[in-house]
Amino acid sequence: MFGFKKRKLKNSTEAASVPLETPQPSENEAADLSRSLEKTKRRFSDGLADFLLGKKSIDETLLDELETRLLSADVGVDATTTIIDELQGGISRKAINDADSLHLKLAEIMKAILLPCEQPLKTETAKPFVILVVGINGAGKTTSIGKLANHFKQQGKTVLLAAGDTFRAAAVEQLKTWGQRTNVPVIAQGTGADSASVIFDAVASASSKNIDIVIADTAGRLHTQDNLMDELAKIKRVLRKLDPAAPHETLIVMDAGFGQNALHQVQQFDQSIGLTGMAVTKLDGTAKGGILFSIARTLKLPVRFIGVGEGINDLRPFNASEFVDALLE
Ligand SMILES: Nc1nc2c(ncn2[C@@H]2O[C@H](COP(=O)(O)OP(=O)(O)OP(=O)(O)O)[C@@H](O)[C@H]2O)c(=O)[nH]1
Ligand SMILES: [Mg+2]
Repeated sequence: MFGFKKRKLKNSTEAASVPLETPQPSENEAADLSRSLEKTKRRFSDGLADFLLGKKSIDETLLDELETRLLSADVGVDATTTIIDELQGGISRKAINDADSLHLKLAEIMKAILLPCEQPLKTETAKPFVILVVGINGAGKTTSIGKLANHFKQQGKTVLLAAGDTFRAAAVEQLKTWGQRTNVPVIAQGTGADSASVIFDAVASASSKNIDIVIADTAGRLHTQDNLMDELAKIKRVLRKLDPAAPHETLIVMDAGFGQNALHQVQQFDQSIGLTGMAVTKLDGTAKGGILFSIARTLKLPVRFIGVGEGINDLRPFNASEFVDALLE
């Protein structure tokens, strides 16, 4: 059943904030996905609750309202049109005639849109399996690397981190802190060192120590900064001297809150250096979690992981069905 029947919010300001009493997960506890997506859930549901409760039949006005809600949660025009058209078809065929059948159909359509992006990362294809993490400033790269280290360690894999963000001393320290928290070694050089050389050394070291996975951090950059994009291309070139297939994953980290603008940036990164997957972070901090549907329609890149908080366990492999169920719960 639609969760929005239970919640009534007076205005959008209220809808955009998490209530103070929302329990926060402890360091080692994974946040409940549905609770993490609270802000986006409200964007979907606010207003529709009264609407559905007060209506006996499903009609155009409801679809209009739903369309507005989907667009405002950043689902994007393309995916929204698909959803509304398919619901419209169901209503015409009388397959949808009440709130329950609408809910079921909506979930089915949304899952079908997201499913192509559900391609879990398989790291057994190489040893060490090298993950190069890229993205714009502050997207959540370093934090996601820490969470990833924890994720892989929990699977019994050995991990090594490469401090490829050599621009700021603080960046190296931040990665080292994650290394300590996850009990994973970090290869670093001084500030201003050559990023490609740090990552090369890390992969060579992982090879000699028989380590399963290397995750390389890089400095945040914009696709318009040619010299910095060239640096990423250089990292890839240098890595190929060790293993022609490396990096085995070029993972872009994208902040979900950046919305539609970020999609263009991801496309530019892809054109410039070639991406193989993405991690979408900060889904807990935005009401625009519908961006996953835009990603599915416009980028067609595998969404490997989603970030739903700052804690060590707040990164999870992306699962389309679980995501939609959490949104519509
Ligand atoms: N709420 C929330 N915060 C996150 C998430 N992921 C990262 N953050 C926060 O976002 C901020 C930036 O994260 P970083 O990991 O430093 O981002 P970065 O991409 O490495 O940044 P630069 O190295 O400066 O480019 C930090 O305060 C993180 O704690 C998430 O999934 N949810
Ligand atoms: Mg960083």
